Amino acid sequence: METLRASTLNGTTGSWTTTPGFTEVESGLRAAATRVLDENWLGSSTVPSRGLYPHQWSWDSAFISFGLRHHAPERARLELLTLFSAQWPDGRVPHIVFNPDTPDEAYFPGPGFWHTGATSGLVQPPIHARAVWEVHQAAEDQSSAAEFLATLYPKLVAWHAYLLGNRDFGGRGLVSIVHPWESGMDNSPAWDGPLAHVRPVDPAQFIRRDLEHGDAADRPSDVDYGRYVRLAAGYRDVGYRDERWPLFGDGFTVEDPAFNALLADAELALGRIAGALGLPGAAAGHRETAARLTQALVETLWDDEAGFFFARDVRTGERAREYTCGGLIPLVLPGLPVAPALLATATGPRFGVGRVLGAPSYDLTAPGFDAARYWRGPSWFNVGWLVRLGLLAHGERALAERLRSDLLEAAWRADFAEYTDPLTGEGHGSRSFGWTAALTLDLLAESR
Ligand code: 9WN
Repeated sequence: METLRASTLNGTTGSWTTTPGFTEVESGLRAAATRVLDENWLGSSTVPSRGLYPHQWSWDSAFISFGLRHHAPERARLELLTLFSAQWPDGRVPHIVFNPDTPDEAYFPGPGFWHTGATSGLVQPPIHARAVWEVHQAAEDQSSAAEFLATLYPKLVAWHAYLLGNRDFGGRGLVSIVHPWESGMDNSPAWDGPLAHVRPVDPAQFIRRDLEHGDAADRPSDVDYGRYVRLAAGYRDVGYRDERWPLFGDGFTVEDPAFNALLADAELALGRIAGALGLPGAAAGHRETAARLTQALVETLWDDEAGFFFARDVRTGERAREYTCGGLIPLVLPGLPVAPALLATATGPRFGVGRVLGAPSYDLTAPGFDAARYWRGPSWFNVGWLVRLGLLAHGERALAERLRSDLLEAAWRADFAEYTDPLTGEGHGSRSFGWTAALTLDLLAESR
């Protein structure tokens, strides 16, 4: 194990993956990551973690499938098929699919809260089309891979149509999220402004199961949790009907750069899928949608002076001027006209990409930066993995390699933690976390 620690964590030279001894331990890291995925496997999907998150989560499953495709491609396909089997008739892909064998009280808000049967009624960022395309590419058995693609293509089209058709509350061609959980970056400081008017539910009225598994100092505050509950109950009580969502009342309606960039990226993936299915007209349509979303992102959420994408509160029209990792995610788009300025912010003092571990979730220079608190400072592996894709999309190969190496080292040192301190590498949240293990496998596969 000690050989793995041969590199200098925050050094500016050297790379963990080129350190002598790395190749001997690489197979150990792969075996450990594989074991996490096997232990978290429920039979047709994977839990993010056995304790804190004992069900199937939407964007977790997509990230997990990127790793599973190297280890068990048929399981990667099943993971995504299982998620899409819970798709709603209106096209939405629910953010949680509840495992019927897990007791209701294992997670709050559990199945009893949502009044929907087996799922939540919220959504999460749409990275599924990229996952479907890449899982398909990895398949050895071409006939099952083709069937997989043909089965999921119309479901992905319906999913994106739901978002583009029902969620453009701002009328600017961007999708709005109606709850911080929909961003996947729940406790981000970018939501503080848009959440401020939401009256928290009294904590005595619900039991926070998350605190049974995690350190309260690492998790959202009771006040914020009370707001999450208020919003989820509000959306439930309007029957999850977007046209009834109280835009200017108690609601939360926000255009998130990460969510919209991932949708544009997913439209590019849908274009590749349509092309592979022999649908050139549809493929061109998806590429046009991606270009429109990219343009809308830049027109509405880009701040030229700041060199950054900020989320916009649709209720007030104000941008939340908080430098959070969501603003880095548009880097994944190859056609992003502002990429040079965004790269400068990513590698500058606020995020330190290439000099700290991973991609911090919040501005390192902000007074509210907290290296341990949920989405208010720590580095998440999925975000680092996406930022690495963004670096590659814009020709930053050396920096991308540095990030890859740092992510692998952090995953190993922190036992596949849910998130890590970007300055010390200390792990926080759950251990043996699904997407950390899966994305480790994916990054390792790139070194072969
Ligand atoms: C609420 C499962 C999910 C991730 C999110 C992460 C966290 C849930 C929670 O865990 O959110 O959906 O209970 O805090 O923020 O990104 O998908 O891993």
